Amino acid sequence: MLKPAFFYELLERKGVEFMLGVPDSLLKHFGSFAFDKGNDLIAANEGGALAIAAGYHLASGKIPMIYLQNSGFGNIVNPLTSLVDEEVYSIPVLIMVGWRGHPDAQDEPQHIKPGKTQEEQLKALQLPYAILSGDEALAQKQIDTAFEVMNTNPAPYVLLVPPKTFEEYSFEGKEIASYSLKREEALEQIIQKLGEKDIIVSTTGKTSRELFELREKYGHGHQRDFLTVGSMGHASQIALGIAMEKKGRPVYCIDGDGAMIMHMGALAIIGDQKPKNFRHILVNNGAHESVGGQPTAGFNIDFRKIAEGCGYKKTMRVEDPESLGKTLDEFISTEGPVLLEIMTRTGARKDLGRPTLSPQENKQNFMKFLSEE
Ligand SMILES: Cc1ncc(C[n+]2csc(CCOP(=O)(O)OP(=O)(O)O)c2C)c(N)n1
Repeated sequence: MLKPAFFYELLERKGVEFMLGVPDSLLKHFGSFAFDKGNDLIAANEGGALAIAAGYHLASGKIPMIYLQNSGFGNIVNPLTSLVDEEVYSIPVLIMVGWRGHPDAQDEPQHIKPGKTQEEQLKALQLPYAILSGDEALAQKQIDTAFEVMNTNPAPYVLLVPPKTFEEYSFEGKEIASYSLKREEALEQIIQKLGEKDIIVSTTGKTSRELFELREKYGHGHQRDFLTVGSMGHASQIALGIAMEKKGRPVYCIDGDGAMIMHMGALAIIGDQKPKNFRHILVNNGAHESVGGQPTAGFNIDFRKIAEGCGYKKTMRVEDPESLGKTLDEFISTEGPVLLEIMTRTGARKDLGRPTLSPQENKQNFMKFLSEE
């Protein structure tokens, strides 16, 4: 396995001074090391990361590096093919892609297709790439080749990173504000307040995993919840589609700050459509907690003002467990679209499991629940 420090120095020696991305569980040890070294720009989404890198190259003439999980590969296809491509602006960027769903590894359903087709996708896009070796000498050669290719033909070069390529590194991080509530405690209060006919769409990562386990704990069944296990950032639009069709049923989206920032344009469409039955809960922990805890812009921006500016009728914010109960009562009886921002600290149970129902079972149960008026 590669030490994050070794790989970082390898890139530094090649003149890479600018690294950014969207965090990934497989790359978290390298990403965290780079972050602690001062590369602390986390992009809204992967396409944004590539575009920032392109801007940096235009301004500096140097080669930047971006990192992402292959779930986010779709988000970079547009700027890959229409901005940095050799037939367009021909901009060299080293792109490190965490290879979830690797054919030799067991992984969650949402990672299977991206993993299985990853190399084919790179070939279809005619991108030069290498599968990063965990051996130092081989990795060094691969980096030499990548830079030779990019220096001769200025265009992107991809490094696919299989599981267990990097050794562990413990993230120091930046100090972020500490609230008393944890996400799971907030979710527990929420599901106890909501009615039996209420519909939930929950976001990607630990939110959906915790929701699943809380339903087990309370013996609620899982039919009320659509778990957005992949498609990060799209939970609120799934919920919007449901709310517009099921106007008589309350629809709740439980979002994360990283996910909301990833596709913030979603708020504009919700605010413009103004579904009365749509209630948006944002669990803001200021971090991409599910994949290592790298900070988001979540604690530095005013989500309430953004939602209000987009046309949400009302917004609320809570910071402590005591006021969450009362605010939830008010939230539930407020006409939508309405946003409740719950400030939380990071942290999840070590023994947190994963949904034991498949996405298709989740869909069937959920559709049956939606069809019952
Ligand atoms: C398009 C895409 N990019 C990256 C990921 C990897 N990923 C999964 S969960 C997550 C963090 C989500 O952060 P947030 O919404 O703030 O929720 P938290 O984990 O903090 O509860 C990331 C980056 C992904 N699944 N999809």
